[in-house]
Amino acid sequence: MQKHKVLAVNDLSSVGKCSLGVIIPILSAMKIEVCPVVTTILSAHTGFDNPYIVDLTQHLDKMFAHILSESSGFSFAYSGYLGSNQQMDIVKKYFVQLKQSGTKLLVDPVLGDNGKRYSAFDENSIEKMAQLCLNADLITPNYTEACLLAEIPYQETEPKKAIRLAEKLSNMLSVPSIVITGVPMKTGKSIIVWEDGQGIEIPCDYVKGEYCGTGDAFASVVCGCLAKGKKLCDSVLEAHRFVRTAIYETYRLGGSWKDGIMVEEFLNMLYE
Ligand code: PXL
Repeated sequence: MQKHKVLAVNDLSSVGKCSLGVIIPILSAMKIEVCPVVTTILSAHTGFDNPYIVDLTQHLDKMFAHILSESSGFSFAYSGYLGSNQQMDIVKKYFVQLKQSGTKLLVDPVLGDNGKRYSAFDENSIEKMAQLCLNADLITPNYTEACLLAEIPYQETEPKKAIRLAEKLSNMLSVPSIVITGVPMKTGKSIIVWEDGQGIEIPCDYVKGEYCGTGDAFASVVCGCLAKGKKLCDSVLEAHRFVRTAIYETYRLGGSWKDGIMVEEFLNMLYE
């Protein structure tokens, strides 16, 4: 059996399941080794009031340099939440190197949700994130992030328009594959998959409940499936199936948005 390895660049939040707290268990359950690059340590994610934040920006260069001198052969480098604009520049520098050595790049451009930019980011962050996306093989924005990157207003849309948005992002950012999640349509939410110059809409069943960390869970499953050689559409369907169950069960178990998805309850769905 071939062993796969992913370099996961993200924060570690103690309270509120998201980022590396979700990514490490998911990829490990999929039998993929995770090398984390911790960008920021937080007592709780930024949806909580006044989290204590240790910004590791000044350590990132040395972290990357040593990790990449000791380890190689990553199937994917996958970035998510980056706590400062400077972090986006540093990650870009190492992602360019990784790409040259054959590692595929997945950028989840974490910037906001539900039509709003997260409080930690400013206008410059959007430009910096766009720059990081420029080298990626795949980006997985939610609809809010896709609108921020494309500089269009967040509003209900329709399949043809949403596919045109994916095409616009693909051209703007020179990214061949784009997955936009949580696209609001009249009939409910959809996922848009853009690949090989073509777009498709995957309508999602409505499940009650919204939880922090679902985007991280979705991108992690997509990343794990792609690392194992699955096709993008199949990977997206598997990620959707996992996240839908996670939301459904977290709601049933009484979780709150802030607590995040109860990822440890459903990891067994990922065992092969
Ligand atoms: O998954 C999104 C996310 C990741 N990391 C941190 C966050 C959030 C969203 O609020 O605050 C620190």
